[in-house]
Amino acid sequence: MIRTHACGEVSAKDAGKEVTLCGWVDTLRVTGKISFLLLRDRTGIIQIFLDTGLTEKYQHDLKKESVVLVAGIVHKRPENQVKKELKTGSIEVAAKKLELVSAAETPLPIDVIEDTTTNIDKRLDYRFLDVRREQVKHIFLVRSKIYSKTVEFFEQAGFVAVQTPKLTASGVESGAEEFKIPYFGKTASLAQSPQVYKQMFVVSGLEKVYEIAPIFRAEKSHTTRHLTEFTGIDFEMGFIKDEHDVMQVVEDYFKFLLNEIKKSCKEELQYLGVPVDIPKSIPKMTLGEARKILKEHGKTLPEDEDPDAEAEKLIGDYVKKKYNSDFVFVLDYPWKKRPFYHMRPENNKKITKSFDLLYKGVEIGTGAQREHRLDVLEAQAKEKGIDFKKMSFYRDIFRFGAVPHGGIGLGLDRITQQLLNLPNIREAILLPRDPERLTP
Ligand code: AMO
Repeated sequence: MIRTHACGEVSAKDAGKEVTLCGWVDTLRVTGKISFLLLRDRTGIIQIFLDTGLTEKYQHDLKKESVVLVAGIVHKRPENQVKKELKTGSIEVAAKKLELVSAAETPLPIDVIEDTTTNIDKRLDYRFLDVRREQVKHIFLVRSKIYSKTVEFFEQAGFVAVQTPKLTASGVESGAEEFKIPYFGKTASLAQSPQVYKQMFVVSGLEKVYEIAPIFRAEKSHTTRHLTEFTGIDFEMGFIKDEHDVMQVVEDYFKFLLNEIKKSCKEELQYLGVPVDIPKSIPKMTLGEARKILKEHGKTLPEDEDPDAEAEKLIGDYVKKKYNSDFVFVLDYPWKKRPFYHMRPENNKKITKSFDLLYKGVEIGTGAQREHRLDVLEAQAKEKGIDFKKMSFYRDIFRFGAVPHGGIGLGLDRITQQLLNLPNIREAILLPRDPERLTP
């Protein structure tokens, strides 16, 4: 490696040692004949002292965001001169040698400072520079942990990781949302959900499966919560009594996840100013109950209508106040609004054994018990005007022994957005895709 230490790793314990550091020029402050260089890498910022000789030689080369290699001696600062705003504030490195590794052009196309005024579109055009900002970096360090802790949870809970095709013939969700692409004289669709496959591999005997993978939706929505490509966290499990067994796993998952994030992302959460509340249990309400609550708050949700963004926000605020919970399961969505594969209760064919999960007033997951009885499933497909015969490989799943099962699809991007209170889902994904954006 070209460096002995990362910038944020150097501490008072290293006083007197020679270290070699390499990172980006955050700022250079020249005062008379000497200067102070703030050098930055992923681990933090460190102050480097440049004497007259080095200042004279390099002050014009050390443009912001250039990469430099510095060798120098660590000095402990006197107690009354500790720089509290820096993690490495108790020390300073007196440079002996400096090398410009890669010069940054000026001017920079976007602000690489915390209080940026660059708009989000421009920031996304130069996302690799934007990620150099502490705030943005911290978001993606947390997202990375959400990913790895999710894997940890499902592995511990005995789920099997699967990777299913993203080039598909067609899904079982609404066809309108599919991206069609040419495929050797045929038309393929980019997977809009691993729905078919996760059910297939529960029935295959793997019993409990999960997948964290891209999902594509040709939705022309311009909102702060929709993307055309996002990362789905899907799981599916067999031998369930009903949809409440699925909700129990979802509750266990979020308790585990938030506990782990709280423990392992202390620095990031502190920097971002985000408190994390861990649910003791997740309250449940039916959509009918939610409708009543909404009405009491001045919002009428027509029968057979799903809650819109405003309604979800109102429900979120209500459960926070009433149960002190950031999460809520909303149950019993109308049959009219749900896909044909959702199971319906025996005593009420107008609703489904389905649920949505709201987190801080935004839907982050949809789940259900699936209909596994072929005759009932065929009848449900017919009711929805679907030619089930054309979906022969989906139909086959239920012909040779299908266990009762259910699952949920969650969005990693929305989980990150809601956990970190980000105003726009585009802040929670490195390179968002929406109807206007295909680059970088
Ligand atoms: P659904 O279509 O509700 O359900 O999607 C599940 C979850 O995926 C996320 N999500 C999105 N995130 C960003 N941009 C989008 N355009 C977008 N669309 C959806 C949300 C949502 O809750 N097959 C079912 C799941 C199941 O029943 O298991 C499905 O795909 O967080």
